[in-house]
Amino acid sequence: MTPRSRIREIIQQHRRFLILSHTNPDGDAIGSLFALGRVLRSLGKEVFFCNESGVPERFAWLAAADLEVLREPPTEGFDWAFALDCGSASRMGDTVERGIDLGHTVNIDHHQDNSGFAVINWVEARSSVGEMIALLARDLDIPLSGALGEALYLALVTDSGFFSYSNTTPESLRIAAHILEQGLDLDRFNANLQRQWSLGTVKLHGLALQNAYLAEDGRVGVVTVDEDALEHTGATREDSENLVDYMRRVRGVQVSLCLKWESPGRIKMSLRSWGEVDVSAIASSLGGGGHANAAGGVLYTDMRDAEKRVLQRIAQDLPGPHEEASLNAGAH
Ligand SMILES: [Mn+2]
Repeated sequence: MTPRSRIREIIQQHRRFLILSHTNPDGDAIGSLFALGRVLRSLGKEVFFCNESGVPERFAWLAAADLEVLREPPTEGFDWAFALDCGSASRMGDTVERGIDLGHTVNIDHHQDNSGFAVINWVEARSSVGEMIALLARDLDIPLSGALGEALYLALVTDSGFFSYSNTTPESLRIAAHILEQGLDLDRFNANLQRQWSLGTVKLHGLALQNAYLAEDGRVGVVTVDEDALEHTGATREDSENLVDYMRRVRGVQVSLCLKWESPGRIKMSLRSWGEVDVSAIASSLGGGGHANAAGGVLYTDMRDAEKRVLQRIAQDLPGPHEEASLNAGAH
């Protein structure tokens, strides 16, 4: 029996479920959380939602009044927990990790370095966990319409860079097409998703980009956000979410790095790459993780030391002149 069919069986045989996703949730973590909740509710199941960081303000539009998201797991009252988009149990956060029984937990994830921490582990190389929840909905004959379609679409577009990253497959696009056929209002959806910046966001981007630089002969693009920049612009840490993507667009850049001050001695690292450089390997050697072309983690040090350490580590994995030539040839 495959993990996927075992999951369908667990859903059919039990009544009360807890759904979890990773701390500092992105669109996939929030979208797949709500999507699985909608699937289970449409089967008449009782559902608790939990995320240790809560729902970020920019996704508040997706959380209807009937979806309360707890910061810690309920002490009793559920048969099985689902951990979504978590490469390891620690990604759920300390309180959640302590509060659930991994012997009654299903792990649904698409990170290549997933540790298989639960008793049932459905881990596949898919664009997003949302894509996997869509397959599960299909197994259970549930149409991808209304709030379910919206939550799935959020998961799909955020983790695939609006279907531009190499994790996008014909199947991802077929699922997206199916959601549109079921009536998703794309204009309203995008207004909700994209009209989320404050003036502080724009000013923070301006300040950070002013100090952007290239390293390793232009092959690495770096942008940093320090405590001062956050203070000067009144922006929040969430406001710097997409900064890493700017440097990825500079000609010749193969790896884009964003380092962001979070609190004293705590720097958040985001890495993106084109082509062959596997940034998840770089991130995991520094205590983080992720996907081949998008990864991240936290460094417990100051900004200057973080820059030095990450840049040194990236330099080890940059392709040599020969490999670079073939990468460029492939781009035509
Ligand atoms: Mn994901």
